[in-house]
Amino acid sequence: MEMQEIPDVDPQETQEWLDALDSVIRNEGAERAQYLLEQLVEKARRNGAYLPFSATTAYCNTILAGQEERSPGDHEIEDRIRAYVRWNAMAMVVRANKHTNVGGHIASFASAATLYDVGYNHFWRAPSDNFGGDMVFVQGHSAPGVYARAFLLGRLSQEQMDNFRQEVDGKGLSSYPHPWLMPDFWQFPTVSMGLGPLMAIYQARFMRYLRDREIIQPQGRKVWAFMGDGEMDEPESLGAISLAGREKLDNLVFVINCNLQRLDGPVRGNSKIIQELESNFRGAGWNVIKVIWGGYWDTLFARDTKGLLMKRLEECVDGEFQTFKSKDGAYVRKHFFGKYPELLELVSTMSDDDIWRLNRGGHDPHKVYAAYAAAMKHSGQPTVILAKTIKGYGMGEAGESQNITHQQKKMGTSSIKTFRDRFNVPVPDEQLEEVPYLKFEEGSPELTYMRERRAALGGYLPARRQKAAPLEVPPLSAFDALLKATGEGREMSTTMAFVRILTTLVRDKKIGKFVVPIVPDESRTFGMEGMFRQLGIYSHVGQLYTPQDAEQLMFYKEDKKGQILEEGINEAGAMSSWIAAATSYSTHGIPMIPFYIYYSMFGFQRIGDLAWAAGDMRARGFLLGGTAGRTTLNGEGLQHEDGHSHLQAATIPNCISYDPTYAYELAVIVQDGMRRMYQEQEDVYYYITVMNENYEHPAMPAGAEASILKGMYLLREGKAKKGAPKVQLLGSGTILREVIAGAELLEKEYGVSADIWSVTSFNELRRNGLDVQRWNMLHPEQPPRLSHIEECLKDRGGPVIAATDYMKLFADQVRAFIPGRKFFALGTDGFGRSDTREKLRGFFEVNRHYVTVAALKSLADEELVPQSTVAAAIVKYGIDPEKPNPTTV
Ligand SMILES: Cc1ncc(C[n+]2csc(CCOP(=O)(O)OP(=O)(O)O)c2C)c(N)n1
Ligand SMILES: [Mg+2]
Repeated sequence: MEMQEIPDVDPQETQEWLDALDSVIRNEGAERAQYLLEQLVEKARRNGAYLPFSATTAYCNTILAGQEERSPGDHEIEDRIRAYVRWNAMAMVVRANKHTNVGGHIASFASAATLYDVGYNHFWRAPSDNFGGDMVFVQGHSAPGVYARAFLLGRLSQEQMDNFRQEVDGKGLSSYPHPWLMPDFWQFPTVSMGLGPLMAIYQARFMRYLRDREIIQPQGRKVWAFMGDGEMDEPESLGAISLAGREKLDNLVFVINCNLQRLDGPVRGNSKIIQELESNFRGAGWNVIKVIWGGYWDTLFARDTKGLLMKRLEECVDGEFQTFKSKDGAYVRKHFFGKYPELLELVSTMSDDDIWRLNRGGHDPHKVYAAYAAAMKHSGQPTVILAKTIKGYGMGEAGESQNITHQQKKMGTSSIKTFRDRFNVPVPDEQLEEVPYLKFEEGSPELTYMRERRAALGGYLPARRQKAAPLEVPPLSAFDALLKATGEGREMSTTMAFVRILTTLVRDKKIGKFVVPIVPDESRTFGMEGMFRQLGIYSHVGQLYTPQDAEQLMFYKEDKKGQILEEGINEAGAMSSWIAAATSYSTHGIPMIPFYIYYSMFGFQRIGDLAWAAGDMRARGFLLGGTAGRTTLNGEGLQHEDGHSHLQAATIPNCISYDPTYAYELAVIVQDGMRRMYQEQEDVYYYITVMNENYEHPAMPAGAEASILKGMYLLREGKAKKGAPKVQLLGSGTILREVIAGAELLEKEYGVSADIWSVTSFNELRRNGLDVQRWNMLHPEQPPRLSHIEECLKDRGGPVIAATDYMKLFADQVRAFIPGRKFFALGTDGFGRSDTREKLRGFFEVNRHYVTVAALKSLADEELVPQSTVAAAIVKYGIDPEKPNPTTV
């Protein structure tokens, strides 16, 4: 039975208890009342009563009318500023869509204007030389409101405003917050729903990490994140709130604009989104502040002595609240208050217009100010502010509270007139059609006020730092041990080589402390558990227990100053931590060097949208796809064997990716990556695959560095006699070793001379190839340029055979740059399956025998060897020509 359904069997007794409680509240205060109630509930529970926990409070404001902190601002001036911001935000969308169909949103910012305005006027502090700055995650499609304010302040020109969503010719404004496109303005890309809330939590957590490690000073900085109520349906939005609660992130404030609508219609037509979110967040340990009713309701509540008004508000569902606000005062009187005669009586002296003026909390700057002030002061918990608003506020017939409102980007002149009248802005009738922008004149009290407020808060926002002081990156010689051969019989994996690189880096006097190793419960998989003791696992509270393995040298050490972020089984969270670290140069002015190592299959495929956002945010750091390759991870099977993460990495324009085979390749790549990102401050990030297959590593060929970085270098020249048929063999990752073995078979058994190329990055070869191809197309009368792969292969004849542990498409990317030559790509298309490496490489047709057969077949097609030689090789290697294609098995 739900609690509210319990009938009152003895009203007199009920009244006595309520009176007793009243007197406690009056004489001893609300806190004492709460204490007594909790004692009573506890006692009842101990005696066997079933009293389920209720995490919701009444459907009213958390902060009582008498307890609100008052805003020190000039309310009349702020009203006018807000009206102008609202108008300009609407105008830029309507104007842009008069002659184009570029789209845009009016209704979302219309509902959120007050929530932003109060923040900009009173709370959000800009970064400066001696203050790190608050971080504000703006809801993506409320961007017009942010531009409108920046325009009033003279930060954006009218030309830019008129180029909203028209970026190609320059001087345009991005549809949504995109640091890539507006790098000195936007900090956080938010428009992919759910990523903002998730990333904001990890930004707050990373800020705390930097503070605990004494890399930044405690300054009371906050992360503010704005989001829609519909957006809360995303698992990403709510998925990390328990982390924020558990870690008591009191530097974090969520503001959820509960306008009760999403794109198609109501968010929770049949219930109440605010109540649902209240219980979710409270259950997760957050401080919840509901801002439901505006000041005009206060007198009504004061007169609602029997609680009937509250009862009526409780029984209404969001679908009804929405419908009320799409009608008028008379409708609300009849259908809301009209349900109970006492309520009709309550509003009998109010006109329909008065009833219509009964405002929602999120539109009342006083209530919003009080909530923000309380959030600023709250300690020990993150705060969520649940603000009730109206979608399309002020749009009238054109969309206010209407299901269609989300996509309204045009407004007729009569709606624009209503909008003007509602917000009382000075636009003459004859100009309504053109929807002119409004500006405050130089010297006007409004402009002066806006500037003064921002000056008091440290400067303009949004603002993004683009560079920080560069780091002194160690030279390649720091990794000297990895540039030498491992020696006879001494085997290691590239994962081990990576751990050695990381160990060298964390010990580096200059940059060691900026390194941030990140793992999602996989350290032991990668042989990194030695770092637990050495670096410590970050925990804000240190270690409150004796670890089970305390006696051992490498015990599980949690530490307030711990350097490792051990995120648990949580790739989205780990990636968000990585993003926070990788953007620290911008958000904190201090470059951090994150290395996030994970199962490559649970990388781009799992958190692809975050990886895209990281590109947009100009993240700088390293992603390490561990246990990579479809056949290299033996035994794990279909779900774990990654044969495509490199293709996914290639989709992100500023992600540089490599699939190295040898320790020295890895060292060269990591060192140069650090140089580019932390010394030169290029806005790129790295994806590198590492494997757990052990083998011997040769010494680096002299002078190979530059070509390793370009994506391909000659590893070994073909040995066969002069005049022998030639092939060029390309390999990457561990499959390079099969290619080497194939070359030996070709030479020994078939007299074919095979040059062997180590391809560290097919992705980089393709990018370079496309770039050169494009240049040649556009410069037809100049001597054509050669791409790196063309340069490598131009003097070396014969068909080209490439083999990787990824889908054929990975190597096939370079086909266009080997014109006029036979090209054959081997790869691992299809679902993985459990077996040994050897079996899998046979199954996927990427082992030395297939390399040999593919080379012979290519030669045969060019009539350099007979087809019968190919057939004989197939028989010799025991290959069943009728074997089903692994792609479809
Ligand atoms: C991941 C993702 N899915 C879908 C969309 C498309 N979309 C943009 S806004 C929106 C509705 C948002 O509703 P709400 O969060 O309530 O914001 P409001 O506009 O009401 O403030 C949708 C579905 C998106 N931006 N991101
Ligand atoms: Mg909404």
